[in-house]
Amino acid sequence: MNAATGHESDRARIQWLREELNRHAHAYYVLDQPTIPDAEYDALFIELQQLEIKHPELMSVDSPTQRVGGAPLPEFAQVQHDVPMLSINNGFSEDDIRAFDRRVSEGLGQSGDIEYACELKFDGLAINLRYVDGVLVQAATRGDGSAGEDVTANIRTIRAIPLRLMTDNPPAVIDVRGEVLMFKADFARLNQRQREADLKEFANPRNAAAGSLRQLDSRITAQRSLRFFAYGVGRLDGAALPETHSALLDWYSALGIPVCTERAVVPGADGLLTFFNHIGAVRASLDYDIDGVVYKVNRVAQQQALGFVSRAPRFAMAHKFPAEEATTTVLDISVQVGRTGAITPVARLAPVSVGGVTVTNATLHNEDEVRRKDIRIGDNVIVRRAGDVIPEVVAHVPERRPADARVFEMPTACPVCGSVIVRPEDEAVARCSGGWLKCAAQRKGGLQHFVSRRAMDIEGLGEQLIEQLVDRGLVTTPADFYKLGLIALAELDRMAEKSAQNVLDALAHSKSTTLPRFIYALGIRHVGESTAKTLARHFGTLDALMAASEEEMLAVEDVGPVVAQSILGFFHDPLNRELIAQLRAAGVHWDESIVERDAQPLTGKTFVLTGTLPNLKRDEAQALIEAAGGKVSGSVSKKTSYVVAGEEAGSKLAKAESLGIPVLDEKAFLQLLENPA
Ligand code: 5U1
Repeated sequence: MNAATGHESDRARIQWLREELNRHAHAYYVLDQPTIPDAEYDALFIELQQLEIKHPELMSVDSPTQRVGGAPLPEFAQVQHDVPMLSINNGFSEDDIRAFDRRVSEGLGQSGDIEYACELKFDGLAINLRYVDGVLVQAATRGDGSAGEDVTANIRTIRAIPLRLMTDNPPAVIDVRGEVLMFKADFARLNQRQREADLKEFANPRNAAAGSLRQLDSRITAQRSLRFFAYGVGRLDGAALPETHSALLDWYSALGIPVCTERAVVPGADGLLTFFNHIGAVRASLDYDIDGVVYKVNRVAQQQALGFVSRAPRFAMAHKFPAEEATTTVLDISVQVGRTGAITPVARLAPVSVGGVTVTNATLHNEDEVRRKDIRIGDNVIVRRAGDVIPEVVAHVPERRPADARVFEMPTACPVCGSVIVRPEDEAVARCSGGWLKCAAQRKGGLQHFVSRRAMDIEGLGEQLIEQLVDRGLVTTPADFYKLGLIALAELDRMAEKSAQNVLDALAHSKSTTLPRFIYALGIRHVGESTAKTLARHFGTLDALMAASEEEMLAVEDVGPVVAQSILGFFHDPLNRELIAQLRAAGVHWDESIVERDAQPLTGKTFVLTGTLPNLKRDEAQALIEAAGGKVSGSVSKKTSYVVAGEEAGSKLAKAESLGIPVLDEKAFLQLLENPA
């Protein structure tokens, strides 16, 4: 290829990239309907930036690299920002961050470590809040950076945002900048409500926050539990700007403006990378989604000296986490049968790496979800992996749908046992009607649940072994496990005498269990670990539980009519009663005297565990609390009695401190157990 044609093809590519990015940005920022994953957008954006650097003569003021976001929606009044709302440059690797730090040092002519303020990059919507004489008078979205939409009425409904600043001496004018977002738990609740009302669900908390803020009817926004974290400033009249970014955030906090507590001031590039790794480790435990962290030169004078390049400041950089979304093709949609007979459609995918893990299957949850998202066989889809949650199909990419894409038909018969699949009218989930005696999938699922760590905790009885035991007819019910002998086990594939003996030892060991574990292991529908514990505590003995009437069952805390019916139905079934008798006859037992029914030392106390304790594993700490009658919760609230914090404790610790909840280290925790107040 000669230089001229290379130039021509670059020109064409630049043109195409600009159009493509404009289209995706419009779909994302204006329509709130993302068409491609962020990572793909970022890759196209970087490619365009690099081509524009290579060919400065092809640079254009209307390139997507020269502006932020899209045009404001026409329905809202436009607000001109007095100080433009800038964008932020992204970095993805250690090299990017070290290069940023070098540029800053060179720009300032400083040889020692630069002082940086580190924050989180929230996955929400950037907002400008204008306070005049301490009163909130206007709120606007970022829009294209120069002008946004007036969302004052909606913002006023967000309780986290003060209508008046907490000071007797407010600045004449201050533009507080930050992000409106929705917490994960609020998002789950909102989607639950949407489902119940037969309304469209939101794809993620960011879309839910955007959809909620862009409501023309602010009464709807008021029902949507939005949050806000401040991280910047625009116009400021009648007060001096603090000397550092961290002092600005402290000032905000003092004024009653929410500021995220996950922040730090660190020296140099190594400090930045340590913060990044720390946040990466606590990310999953945060109450909200983030897509990276943000680094800013802390000293405002230095920020001002560095200035801007294009529409982004030189003093800041976002360090993004690796993508956890990717696009791939749906090769087929099949169904899986769970232990309760639930039929789950699963997309079989062309293998794709999502956040470093190869994904070949992703759940489609249920038939309604397949229809709602309109996922077809052959579609190009966006797949998401969040933490250790099962990968899911988020959406299909309409413009990449092949002409021969096929609509998924829910089978009418169970693919495993052939029994009829039924779906009660008021339920989203269809189920195989075969039951565990007829349906091997349900049998295997139930057996796997029985042996699982939180149930009977039988080590060595993995999925493949259970598969063989069921397929060879050696095990039908959990009681059959205890009838297995060494010879039968040792004959199985991938088993030797030693491993067979280990399984037998684990089975023997499991016979000595606890009542809550045993109840949970039975796999009663709607009875999870927590309900099993409540039932054990309430009834004290298995016989009392099995003999309970409907009225008695409904008197149990957290047991409603659906759960009560499920439990009563289970114990009414002669096959289940026979199973329990066989398990007891095989020697499965527990000490009923230790399931105290009356108040224990920690009854009524709620604990939150965060970080890594020096000696106790999380499970062990939880078991100690529960054995003493306490409860363990996943999030800190005013109702939390104690937070037990270890190393790398994250936002939960900060929240506890802000609410004045006692925080215990491992030693103090153990002392409390020994000597409850
Ligand atoms: N935490 C934080 N997020 N965020 C996003 N700070 C921050 N700053 C930004 C953006 C776009 O921009 C300024 C650096 C101008």
